[in-house]
Amino acid sequence: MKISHIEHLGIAVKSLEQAIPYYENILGMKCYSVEEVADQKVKTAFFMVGQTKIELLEATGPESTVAKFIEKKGEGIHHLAFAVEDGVENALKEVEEKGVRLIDKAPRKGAEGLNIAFLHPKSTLGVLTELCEDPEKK
Ligand code: CMX
Repeated sequence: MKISHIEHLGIAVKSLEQAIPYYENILGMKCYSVEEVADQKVKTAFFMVGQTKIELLEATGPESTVAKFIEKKGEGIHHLAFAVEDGVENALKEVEEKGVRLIDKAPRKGAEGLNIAFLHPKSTLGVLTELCEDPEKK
């Protein structure tokens, strides 16, 4: 697999409304998009830093994985997302053959229309890892 860059860093927050002003007013970034990803039960807010994004994640219900995460560990870094050049499907096949436990057996649609898949943190040294590709750039 060929990783081109860190696509985004996912950060779990209790409230986008409270978190966005920190990124805008203290760190001087601009929130360019707020989007709900219904099947993941999250609302997201995006900031651009070079070619990498910061994705703030707010749970939209108590059964959201982000709500569970915050309950257990508190707010903070939730996942690391890599952009792969040769397709998420190929990358999944490759890492599964190498013994990595997959959360998603096949790519699905994530925020911003990306094809995404998650690898289980229990087989990625504790870091919930996402692989992404932009179907527009294929
Ligand atoms: N990073 C690292 N470890 C994590 C984690 C995270 N984000 N979330 C859970 N874990 C760990 C837990 O601490 C726990 O470890 P211990 O057993 O040692 O305590 C273990 O994983 C199981 O955790 P759990 O609370 O029982 O949670 P679940 O098994 O229900 O789910 C996970 C964990 C990773 C499979 C689930 O969160 C998942 O499927 N994540 C992928 C989807 C996702 O995160 N969506 C939200 C973002 C969507 C987006 O960016 O658009």
